[in-house]
Amino acid sequence: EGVPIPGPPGLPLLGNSTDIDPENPTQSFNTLSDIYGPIWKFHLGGAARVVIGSQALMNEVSDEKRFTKIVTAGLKEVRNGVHDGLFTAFGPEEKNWGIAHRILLPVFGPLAIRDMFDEMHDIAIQMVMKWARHGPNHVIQVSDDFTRLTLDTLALCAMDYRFNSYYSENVHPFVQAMADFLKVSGDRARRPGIAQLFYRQESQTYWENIELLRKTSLEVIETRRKTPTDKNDLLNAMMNGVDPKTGEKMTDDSVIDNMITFLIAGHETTSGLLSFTFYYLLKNPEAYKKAQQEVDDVIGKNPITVEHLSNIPYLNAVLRESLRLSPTAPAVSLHAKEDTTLGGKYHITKDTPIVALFGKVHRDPLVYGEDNEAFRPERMLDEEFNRRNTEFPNCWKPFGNGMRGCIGRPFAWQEALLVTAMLLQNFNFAMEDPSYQLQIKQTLTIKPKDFYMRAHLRSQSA
Ligand code: MNH
Repeated sequence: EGVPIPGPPGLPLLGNSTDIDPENPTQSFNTLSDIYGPIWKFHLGGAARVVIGSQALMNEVSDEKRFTKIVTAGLKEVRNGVHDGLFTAFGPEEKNWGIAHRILLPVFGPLAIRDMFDEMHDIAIQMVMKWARHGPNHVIQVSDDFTRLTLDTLALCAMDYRFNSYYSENVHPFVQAMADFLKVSGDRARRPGIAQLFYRQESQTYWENIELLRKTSLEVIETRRKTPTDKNDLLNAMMNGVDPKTGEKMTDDSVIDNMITFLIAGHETTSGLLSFTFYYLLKNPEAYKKAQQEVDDVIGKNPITVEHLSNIPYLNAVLRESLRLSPTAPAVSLHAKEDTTLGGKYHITKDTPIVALFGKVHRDPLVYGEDNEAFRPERMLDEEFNRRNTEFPNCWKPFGNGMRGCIGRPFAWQEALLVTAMLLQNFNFAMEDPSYQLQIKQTLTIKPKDFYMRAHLRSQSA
């Protein structure tokens, strides 16, 4: 029934595994979308998957009555460490997801996030001081330093814990364990189950890393129990919050699952957003000038306050445009709750995974026009942004959809705005290699690969 969905012809047994680069699946998906259009399918391990990349189809699958999130192979491996934490839970059918969701939603609301401004500011200053101290001859490893920033910020806000990544040459053991855990989770997901038998040493280290992450998190909880504070932080909210629906609190295990989840879900995504933002600003000098001018006009040389962040609309638009072109969580996976028809004519069975490819949705020419490839923050200023989202619902989805959408969005936004403003206020930046061409490094998220810059302190250059 229905019209066949196009797609690359596959090989017997191998399916389309040769069409998709395991190191950079998003890049392969983009290329195949250019060939086969806004809906196409491929086969891996015998099973069909459908990729969509237009606003109309994104809008259709955003209907939570018809479609719901799938925990993909990669996320299933991450579940080994964080179980039914918010990001890796199968859904509301898992009780802990509902309890954590209802307790944490208000705590991640924009008002509550304002209380975390001082902590975010503290870490951001550490990065500024490092760059100032190193001077303009120092080549900044952009993604690495932004990842230190986002990790230190999350640990301070969610665990009341300091990694001190800017004060130490060595990576903190917790951070190393988490990085290795995530890397191996990805590797395991790409391997057939039976092959796992040949990776005994890797497996052992994998489970040891999980043990270390959980033990450290438990110590954080125990420390807080011994020395309580009345701080309005995420840790207190998780430990003391009561679910209005069931009257239950989160268990210690659920607190641990979600503490680690925030670090996992929040660090690379936000670090990638900052990295791409500086890439796009440096590639687009007009936008860069406007952004810096806005900071000078609104903030000047004053210390940045949380109020300033509501008054920098151009920077806000810069971040939105950066996530449009380079959504750092590049796709989400869904499936239909019942067999259904997509786009009015394509038959889809209920267990077929659907990959919603944000990079393509965000370039839909029917929505974003002929300059869909251009970095043009003006199109993301509130008025045009809201008008477009009304006319073309779900045309910008970098934070996912509905109840399984990103709970950390206001957190990420406040942090990214603060850091972008603070950096433009204090430095003039230059690309280390002006002829740098954007390349993508993919893990769970995407980042600009080998992107380096230099920072000149403005008070010295002025
Ligand atoms: Mn976040 C879910 C993108 C920052 C915590 N996040 C999602 C999803 C996307 C996403 C997309 C949906 C995933 C899916 O459908 O499988 N998140 C982002 C981006 C940024 C980001 C682009 C930064 C920019 N996220 C953060 C931060 C935190 C966080 C910061 C924590 C402090 N995100 C989550 C959690 C979920 C999630 C938790 C899962 C929510 C749920 O399903 O209940």
